[in-house]
Amino acid sequence: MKLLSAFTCASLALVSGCATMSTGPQATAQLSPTRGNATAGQVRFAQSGDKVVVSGRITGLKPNAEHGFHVHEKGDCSSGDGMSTGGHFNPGGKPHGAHGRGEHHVGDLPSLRADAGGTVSFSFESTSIAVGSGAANIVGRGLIVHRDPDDYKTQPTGNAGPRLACAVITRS
Ligand SMILES: [Cu+2]
Ligand SMILES: [Zn+2]
Repeated sequence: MKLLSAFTCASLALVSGCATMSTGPQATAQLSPTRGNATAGQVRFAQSGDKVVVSGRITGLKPNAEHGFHVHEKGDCSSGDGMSTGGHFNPGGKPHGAHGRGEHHVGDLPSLRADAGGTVSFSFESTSIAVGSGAANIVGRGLIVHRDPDDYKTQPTGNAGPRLACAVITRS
């Protein structure tokens, strides 16, 4: 099994940039625009020890603006407006807050800042989420990009506004 996954990664390296140092489970999310919006992109989650490297590129955002970014409870984008993903992924029953400081939902990720062209390319590390196992496992959950910034305070949403893009996080 180990040999097989190493081979798959090597063969994909040319097209997807798979050749990173990561050795743990990985997941991907293909963000599609919700109804009436144009935001789309791809996000990758790679477990490496107790950390998950989250990286991606998202286009069609409001230029020079911050956008709330969360893992939501349900991997279900069927409603067309992102609402079918439910609330923020919160297995620990915590209040909404900021990633990496104090109490927060497992699904509370750092807001994304779009460039002048409405695109963001990003990479950050998280010890809140996990890929493939444990209570914080995000595989099968939803991923949402919002129109507005997350204020990291308003309960339980961060007041981040409508949902511009939606994805189901799948094991890769
Ligand atoms: Cu959200
Ligand atoms: Zn939250």
